[in-house]
Amino acid sequence: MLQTDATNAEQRVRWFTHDRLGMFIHWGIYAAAARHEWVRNHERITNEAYQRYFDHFDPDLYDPREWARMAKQAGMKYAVITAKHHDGFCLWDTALTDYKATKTPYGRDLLRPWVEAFRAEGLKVGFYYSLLDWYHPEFPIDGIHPQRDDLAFREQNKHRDMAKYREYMYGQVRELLTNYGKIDIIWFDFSYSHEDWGWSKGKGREDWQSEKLIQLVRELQPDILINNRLEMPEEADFDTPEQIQPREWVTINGRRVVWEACQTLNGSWGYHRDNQNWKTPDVLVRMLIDTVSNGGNLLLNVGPNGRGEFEPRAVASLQAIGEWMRLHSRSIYGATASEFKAPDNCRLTQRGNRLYLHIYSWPMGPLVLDGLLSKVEYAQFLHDASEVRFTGVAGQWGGAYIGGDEETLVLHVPALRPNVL
Ligand code: FUL
Repeated sequence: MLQTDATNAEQRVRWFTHDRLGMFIHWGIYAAAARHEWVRNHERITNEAYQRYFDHFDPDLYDPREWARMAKQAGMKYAVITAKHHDGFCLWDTALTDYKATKTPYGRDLLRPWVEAFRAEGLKVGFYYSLLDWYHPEFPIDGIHPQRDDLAFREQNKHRDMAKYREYMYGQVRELLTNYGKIDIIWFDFSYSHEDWGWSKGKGREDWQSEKLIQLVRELQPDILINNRLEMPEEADFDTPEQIQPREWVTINGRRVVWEACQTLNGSWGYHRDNQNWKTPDVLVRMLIDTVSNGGNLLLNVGPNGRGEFEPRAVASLQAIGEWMRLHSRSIYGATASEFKAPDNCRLTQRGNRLYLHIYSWPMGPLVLDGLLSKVEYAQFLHDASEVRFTGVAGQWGGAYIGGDEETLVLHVPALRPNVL
């Protein structure tokens, strides 16, 4: 990367590393199946059998303005939606296939109103675009294709041509980045080296011709952020750990990079009616804190249902996050990892010279922070701005009980955790 490119890259991500929290939306005809967005793969459903979800897709309650309001209320500053997922179904009125929202019973473009609604609420907008396509006739059958065990299809594979698929894919990317105004993020998915799947390192980069693709994207949207799933880490604006919380700031070759953890509310990205693995609001808030305390962003997913609504459990999760953010967002927006070490069961985030201590498990007795006494001027709770008194170890507690040294700070937190999430 040239020096000027590095400067541009730094400027491009500035809003992103400030805003910290975004909404991911996985929506497509798999919402009608209501059992995970990979249902077509998991159950090896043929094109013909999968067609029923297309034929019955009619999200009559779809109101993206309501979605945007909920995202905003939750403190989210940007959103990324699946314009096309692996099943190949397109939310927008693409000229390149009939496998799109406008040809379903719903009959309208789902993407344009989404972009408009989210922008109107002041959120930045991004498109997820799957590089895989299990519907497109030129996309080769590989180890994760729904038709992978069908010998007839393997035979047909000989006639499938990645170059033709690529042309289609480039055409769609061009549409998405030309017809919807300024787009802030393009979230490509995916390139993983996995031998059982018929994939190996470098395959994605070659199949997608990643260099050219990135060039096209930058040409159409110079300020857009591109994620890291094109097998060209040096060109990516941010890394994307998936359903995992990195233990520390993500690095590549020892260099700290911009990163965004993506997480589900319940283990499934697409709407999953019978799923019971819902994370509690407390866990979700901790995930956000944990992420920022390691210098990252959190992209939290919602999978709307086949009528176009967020289900009540998702709404409740968003509301709880919003309530926490209303009182604590100062420790999230513009904040990052702290140079100081957090005590056990705590996380630290820092913004300029403000240090935010997040207590995951309420301490028995005073809370002790090493190396901070001469650095701290004043301490307060965020939620109600009430003072939290502190002393050194030589104060009333006595060094013998507390340990530490003359720089150790003892926070006199109340015995009971204040009643906030
Ligand atoms: C993965 C996909 O296969 C999942 O369905 C989901 O979209 C996730 C964010 O990325 O690679």
